[in-house]
Amino acid sequence: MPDTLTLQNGKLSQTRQDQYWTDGYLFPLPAIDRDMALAARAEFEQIERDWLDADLPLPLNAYKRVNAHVVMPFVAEIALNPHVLDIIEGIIGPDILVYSAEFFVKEPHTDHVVSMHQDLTYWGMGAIDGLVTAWIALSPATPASGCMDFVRGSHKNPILPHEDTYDENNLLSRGQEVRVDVDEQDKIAIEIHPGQMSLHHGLTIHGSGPNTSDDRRIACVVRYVRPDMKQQLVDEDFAMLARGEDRFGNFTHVPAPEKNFAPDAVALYDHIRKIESQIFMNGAKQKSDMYA
Ligand SMILES: O=C(O)CCC(=O)C(=O)O
Repeated sequence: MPDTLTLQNGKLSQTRQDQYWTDGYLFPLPAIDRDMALAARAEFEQIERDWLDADLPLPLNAYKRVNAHVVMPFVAEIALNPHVLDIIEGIIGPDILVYSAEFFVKEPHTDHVVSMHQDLTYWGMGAIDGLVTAWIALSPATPASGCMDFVRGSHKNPILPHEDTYDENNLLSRGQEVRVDVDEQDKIAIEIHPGQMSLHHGLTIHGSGPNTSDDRRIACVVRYVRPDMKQQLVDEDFAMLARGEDRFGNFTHVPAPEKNFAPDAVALYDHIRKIESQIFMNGAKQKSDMYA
């Protein structure tokens, strides 16, 4: 298991920051305590049991796969964790918004994969530096369980052409795949363990293979943006203020929820989803719903 990178007073040293900007990623970093990660997994799995057949307006999977921080307090707590934010500050500065928080789950011995892609292709914000993803492991992410693979330095590309494959084993909404042949030897396996996280740039080419292990591979994935980033495809987009100030007003701020699936939070979720579907499904060949 790779050793966790050391921090300077809980923050990224200049060397670590430079490494992020050179490689387009950084790992393994300490995000939350291992016990906290295991407790978060337990809470997630309790929610899966308690809410699967509840009378929610959308299938539970929709709330897990995007904007989970709007309806589940424990997800907002992870996204707003001060130790995580101390690290994020080293990448995007002291003013930080949470753009999204979501779960990527691969069940044991399943063929689910994530095709190689660049996140910013479908997010309507252009090829920006002011967005970073924290992928926080709640269970072991290893080559056997289908951890992510990154292509070093690929964030220096512009947004490259992608193709929608709609492959049923692909965890991405459109099965989007970058139209570049990525050599197996160029893939860096991002092995991380409960409580650790990796960071990646929105243009870093990445994906992941199937879970051949006996355990679920569960990650809580948080996307942080600088407030001066701006949605270009629709008039309104949403984010949660995590730290510092928003002097730009480019995002409508959403509150952290107080209890699981409170009716007002569920209504807000639905409002955001309708608008963000227009962003994420922009230019899609097939009409498909966003993670329903
Ligand atoms: O969890 C995975 O395997 C892929 C996640 C991903 O594509 C992302 O966090 O941007």
